[in-house]
Amino acid sequence: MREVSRVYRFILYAQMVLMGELAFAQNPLIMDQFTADPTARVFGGKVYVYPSHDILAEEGKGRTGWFCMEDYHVFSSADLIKWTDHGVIVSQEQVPWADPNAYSMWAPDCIEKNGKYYFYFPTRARDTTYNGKGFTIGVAIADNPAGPFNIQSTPIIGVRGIDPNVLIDKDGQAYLYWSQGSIYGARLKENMLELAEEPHILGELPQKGLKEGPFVFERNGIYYLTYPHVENKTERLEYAISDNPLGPFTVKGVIMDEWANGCWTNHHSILKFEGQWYLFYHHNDLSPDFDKARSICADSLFFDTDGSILKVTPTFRGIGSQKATEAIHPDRYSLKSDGVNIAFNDTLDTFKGWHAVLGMEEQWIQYNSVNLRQGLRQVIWKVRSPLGGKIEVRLDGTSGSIISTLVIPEGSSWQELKSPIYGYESGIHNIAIISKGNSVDLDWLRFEEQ
Ligand code: FUB
Repeated sequence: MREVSRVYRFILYAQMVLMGELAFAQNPLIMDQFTADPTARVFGGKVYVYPSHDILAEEGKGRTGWFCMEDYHVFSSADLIKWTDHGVIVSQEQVPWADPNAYSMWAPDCIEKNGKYYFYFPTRARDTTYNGKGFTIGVAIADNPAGPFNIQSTPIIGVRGIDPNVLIDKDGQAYLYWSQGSIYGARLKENMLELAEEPHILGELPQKGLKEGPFVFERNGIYYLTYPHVENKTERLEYAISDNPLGPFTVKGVIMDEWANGCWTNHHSILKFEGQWYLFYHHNDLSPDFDKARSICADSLFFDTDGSILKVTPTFRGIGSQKATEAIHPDRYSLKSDGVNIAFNDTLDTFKGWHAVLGMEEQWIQYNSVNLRQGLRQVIWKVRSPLGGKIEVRLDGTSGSIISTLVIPEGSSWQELKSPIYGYESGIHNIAIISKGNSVDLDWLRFEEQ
């Protein structure tokens, strides 16, 4: 017994060492790999995000120019700012019925029932044994939201399609939703592994245009069926409502518009955490030239008094209030003046992020919700200015009080510089950075006590 617990402790320790902690408060949420199709859930007071994991196809692995996914990671956060990567939870090679050449581990979901975590994932089956040809949906079960997950030996019988989503209603009945051109739904048996009835097509949705990625939740007795839909050329996020988990649904409107840059997909989930609703979605921020290498993002979501969802405008700033003592990346701004540009730090390695270019005097950038506690004495900057520049920090808008000014010596290399902080009131502030001279490139800044 003692031996078993020692082994168990060793496994836990090894998992902790392998887990990466990624401090990044802004969008995209994950900066060291591509992530897509985020399903966010609250388990044990933390947010867990189960995304798909885009990789780039290569010789013998996937199809060039198409989605390529071989496994799933899960990420968690207690504050919506620091995300911990718990590593791979399920991979294609572990799924006995999966086609080993598919690389099609598309959008997943995870839900808790009676202390067990059920992870639902689509992939292509290796043959027609279970549900015919093409995509079907498998399940893996764990005692903890981050695994280890035990993959079931067969997919769910009777399901053909992608993008599983599960709702457990207030009476404990579970429903599985998925898509295959249209959106389908069916009750699940108590075991969460089998359909309890023939699938229904949720047919009151728009007839024209692909619909996929269903995400259903309940609020104040209203069931919201939210889904990406190609109304025009690419996907946008829409929703319909009903007083029943399987409809009939009434189409209500758009949650998020199509991507301006033509990124073909969007895929989302909606959750309430500590009193606030959030929309998790994806965009190809780290891969602007290839829209099948995507990155997950999150923004706040609000309801009108009649229960309708207010349209969400995607931001770079994202969610969560950020500690002033951790790197603030103004390229993930809340607001900016005309003319401020955002550029990759290294176009050959986009995971290195961006910097902001304040090209002219009086150009500015604003970054909201920074937590300035008492006792901060100086600002550390990573900046450069070929002709030498000057920037100032103001609190709560471009005409707020100046709390620090930095003079940047001329030079084309990045420099880490310091500027003293004058008096300020502690609390959450929106920080404005204003150029007072020649062109300045700004990578990050952080506040320090010393
Ligand atoms: O990530 C692959 C597919 O793209 C998803 O399953 C769809 O929802 C779309 O996001």
